[in-house]
Amino acid sequence: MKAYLALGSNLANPLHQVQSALDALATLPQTTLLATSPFYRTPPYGPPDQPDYLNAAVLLETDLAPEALLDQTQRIELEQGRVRKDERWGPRTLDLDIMLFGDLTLNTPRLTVPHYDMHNRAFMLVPLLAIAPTLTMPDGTPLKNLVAALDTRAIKCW
Ligand code: 5RW
Ligand code: CA
Ligand code: CA
Repeated sequence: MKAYLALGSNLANPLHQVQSALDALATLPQTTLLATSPFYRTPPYGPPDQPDYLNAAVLLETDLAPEALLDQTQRIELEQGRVRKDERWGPRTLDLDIMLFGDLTLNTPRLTVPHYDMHNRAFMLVPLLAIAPTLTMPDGTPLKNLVAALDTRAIKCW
């Protein structure tokens, strides 16, 4: 199955964090890293008093089940020093989100696919569009239509 992941970091040298995450994703079992987007500098959404983010997207081909892939992405986050803080949506060394898993729609206690808010998040959709310009969402909406509806002016090259 093809899976698209969002990567985000705004602590502890985001460029280093994302490059380490790409190395880890490239060595996952039963998985091939097929494409990596450019790296973008994006202003923080949610709490404003935090550094800008580095955001990117990747395409994986994987034989892992969705929750097995989630186990792997959560392990990588923890290995790269992710610490749960009290503040909701605070800064983090590394955030890996499964945006899409084939055309699957999934709602379990651990995992919602497609990502529940990706259609509103330019910092997710702009990197995704860079590696999947003709992608159609599971509900049939062209990705490019979603991006066209968002304000992308604050998204810069890293
Ligand atoms: C909270 C996202 C509120 C959108 C969140 C909201 C981010 C980020 C978060 C990221 C940028 C979740 N993750 N901002 N804010 N990039 N730029 O990866 F409206 S926290
Ligand atoms: Ca996230
Ligand atoms: Ca996350």
